[in-house]
Amino acid sequence: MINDKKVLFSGMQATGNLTLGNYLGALKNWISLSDEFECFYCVVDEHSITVRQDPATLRKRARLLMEIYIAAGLDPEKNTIYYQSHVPQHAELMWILNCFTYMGELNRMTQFKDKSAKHADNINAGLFTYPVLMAADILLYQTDLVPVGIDQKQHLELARTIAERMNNIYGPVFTVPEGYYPKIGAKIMSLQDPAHKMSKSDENPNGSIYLMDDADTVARKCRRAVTDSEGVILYRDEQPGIKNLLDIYCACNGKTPEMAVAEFEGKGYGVLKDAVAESVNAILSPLQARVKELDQDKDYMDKIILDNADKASYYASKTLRKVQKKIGYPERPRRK
Ligand code: ATP
Ligand code: LTN
Repeated sequence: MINDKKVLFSGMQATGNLTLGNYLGALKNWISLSDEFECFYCVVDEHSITVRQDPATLRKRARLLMEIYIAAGLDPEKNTIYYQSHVPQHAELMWILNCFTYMGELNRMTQFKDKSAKHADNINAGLFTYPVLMAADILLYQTDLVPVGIDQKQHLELARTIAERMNNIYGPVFTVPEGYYPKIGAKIMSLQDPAHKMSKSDENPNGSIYLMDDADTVARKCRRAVTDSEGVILYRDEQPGIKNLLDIYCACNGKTPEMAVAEFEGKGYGVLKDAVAESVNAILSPLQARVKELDQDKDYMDKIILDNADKASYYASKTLRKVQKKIGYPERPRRK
């Protein structure tokens, strides 16, 4: 608990360009949690280098992600929003947790299997120990709740296992975190292939709406969205393309699928696609304008970045010191 509130932690990688799926499925929900919980939202730039990155691009994307967090409505005064690489305790705790994680456990991680198949020329040790760094992220803040997509469930389970293992050996060291998974339906699918989720690493840029796409691009992508030849607008699994467009429409303007179906009754697919584009743009335009403002206000951003990293470090070092003491590292004497 911090300030009598439960602690919530989540993060996103600064790899690729954020999509509407990331916003509607994750970021938008984070905003509604700010009042109830003490929230830490991290730009996990240390995780990003498990895949080779161009340094200038990584720096730019990490900064943009920080601006998007804030522009989307995460108040940096209420939430702790920071770069993972600015808080060295993450990497320090990871070393300790590495020594309490078994090779067999990491070998079972499906993301490692997927990513090493995808990057066969760079199967580095960091890719293998990625989940241990994620466990360190979470455990450092004595986190109660972790909102993540279902794809991260296995990693979260490992964080719980490591926490329980250390608690069993040393007595209470860590809070054992719970996952907080979005409800089904919060999953936005690719516009080009509604059987797969919209993803920032999709090779086909027409499948994803990126948060920084301009209004014309959004309209074009919506118009090109794959549908079907049924010719009726109904919310059902047999029409996955239309269902996805209705999901996007509803997620953007807070309507229910029933309301949307009634609204488009007797209308053509073109009308729906234009309405979807309009609703998406109504969200993206102010978001992009705010990002632009933040990007130009270097003093403000620098202050936020520094203050929040200090705040994160304060809590992180409390936990790290506790762990170091428990496992038997020698105490560092205070200078007189
Ligand atoms: P990548 O393609 O690099 O794996 P991604 O777009 O799938 O990335 P992540 O970085 O894995 O996104 O996820 C960030 C957050 O966004 C997670 O909480 C995840 O559940 C959510 N998210 C990602 N894609 C979607 C989607 N299409 N619909 C809803 N939520 C999503
Ligand atoms: N692995 C996550 C990102 C991530 C994260 C975390 C999420 C890194 N550390 C800690 C929640 C808590 C992903 O790829 N979505």
